[in-house]
This record gives sequence, C-alpha cells and structure tokens, in this order.
Amino acid sequence: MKTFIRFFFKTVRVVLGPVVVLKETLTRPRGVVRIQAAQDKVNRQCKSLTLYQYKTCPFCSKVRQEMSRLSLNIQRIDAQPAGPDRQALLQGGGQAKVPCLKITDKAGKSEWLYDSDKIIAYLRGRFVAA
Ligand SMILES: N[C@@H](CCC(=O)N[C@@H](CS)C(=O)NCC(=O)O)C(=O)O
Repeated sequence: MKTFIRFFFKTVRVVLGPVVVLKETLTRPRGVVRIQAAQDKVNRQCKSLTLYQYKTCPFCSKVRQEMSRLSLNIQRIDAQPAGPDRQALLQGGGQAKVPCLKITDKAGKSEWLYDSDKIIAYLRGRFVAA
C-alpha cells in the first residue's frame, strides 16, 4: 500500500510537476513590505527555519507561496534526490515526506513540522503581524 501511494504521488509529480511550477511562477504573491528594521528581524528569525521540499510537489508549492506572501527568506532544501539531505529529513523528522519545516530553537533543539496546512498555520501565527 505504501509503495502504491509513493508511486501514485511520484506519477502525479512527474505529470503535473511542470504545471505546478508554472502556476507558482505566474501566481506568486507580491509579499508584504515591512520597514527595513522589521524585515531584518524577520530575516534573522528565518535563519532558524529550513523547508525540506520538492520543486514539483503541490503541497510544497502552497507553502512556498505563503512564504512569498509573508516575505520570508527561509532556506529551501530539495529532499527529492537520494542523498544526505533526504537522509537528514528521514533521520530528523522520521519520515521522507515533504513539505517539512525544520524549526531550530536557541538551544539548538529541532522540531520537524510536517503537513502543508500546519506549516502555513505556524508561519502565519509567527509572522503575520511581524
Ligand atoms: N497532506 C500532506 C501531503 C504531503 C505529501 O503527500 N507529500 C508527498 C509529495 S507531493 C510526499 O512527500 N510523498 C512521499 C515521497 O515522495 O516519498 C501535506 O499537505 O503536506
């Protein structure tokens, strides 16, 4: 069953991937404009965040659009190819699933947040009024 679901999503990504990328490019929101000091503060906060994603994943696209809307400069890591980044996602978060937001606190402890809706809710809760 798990293999079937992975195959299904892989097929959807291959077929619909270019559409997802094109739609994202054409509909990318303008992004909030903050005064420089506020944007600098947000940029510093974003340094503790990393988005594990695939370029052609529609759920990742949804999160990236929200990042654009909120003007968040969050590092994006392509976790699709087998390799150290995908391995880091699997080891840290427990699943090779995207999107996943890695949130690192001041003590260096990381939380791995899965699910596009939860990630978007987290970003809005933290940055909408920033
Ligand atoms: N409900 C989840 C769905 C996420 C999802 O299914 N992601 C797919 C990529 S489109 C995935 O990571 N599949 C596992 C894989 O490709 O190995 C969300 O909204 O984030």
